[in-house]
Amino acid sequence: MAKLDIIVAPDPRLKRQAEPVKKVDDAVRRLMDDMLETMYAANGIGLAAPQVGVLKRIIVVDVARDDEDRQPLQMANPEVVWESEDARTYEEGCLSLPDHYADVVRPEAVKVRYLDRENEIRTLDADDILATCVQHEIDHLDGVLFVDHISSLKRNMIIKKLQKLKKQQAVEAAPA
Ligand code: GNR
Ligand code: NI
Repeated sequence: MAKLDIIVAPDPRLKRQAEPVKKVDDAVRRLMDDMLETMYAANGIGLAAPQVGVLKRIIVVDVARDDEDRQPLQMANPEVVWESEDARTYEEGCLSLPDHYADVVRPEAVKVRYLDRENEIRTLDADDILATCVQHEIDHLDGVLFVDHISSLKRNMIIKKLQKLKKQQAVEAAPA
């Protein structure tokens, strides 16, 4: 297994539409495993392939608390096939928008259809934080970040701060 680098916004690779997986084969399984390792190392509860520079419709999720056993989910081509009318607000964060958080409103529960690591079609009924996380990850596959669900004022503030941080880091990394 290998830990991958996580892309931080603003970056055009986070704004693109990811391609469906044709078949979950060994290469896809390896990527799914590397993504889980990367997610755990970053203390995240989800990760989408575009965040590690792979424009394929693959996500991993584990919303188990630290004191619980791991509950890893690995999904290819995840699709919301039902969503509740009731919505809920959750304070979201994103490994591609480090240290920024905002309230996002989404359907409280969803049913998701996907391919598992055996290339079998499965469905997942998700509510609470799992529903929030899976919707957040599927958004990444369509080039959507949680800041795209909040006011443009807050969004621009967060993106500007991250842009500034990137410029500063580029200066620091440049030879004197
Ligand atoms: O680690 C993460 N925490 C989180 C918290 C609330 C709502 C969504 C998330 S997903 C995020 C990891 C991530 O960026 N996944 O794309
Ligand atoms: Ni994210």
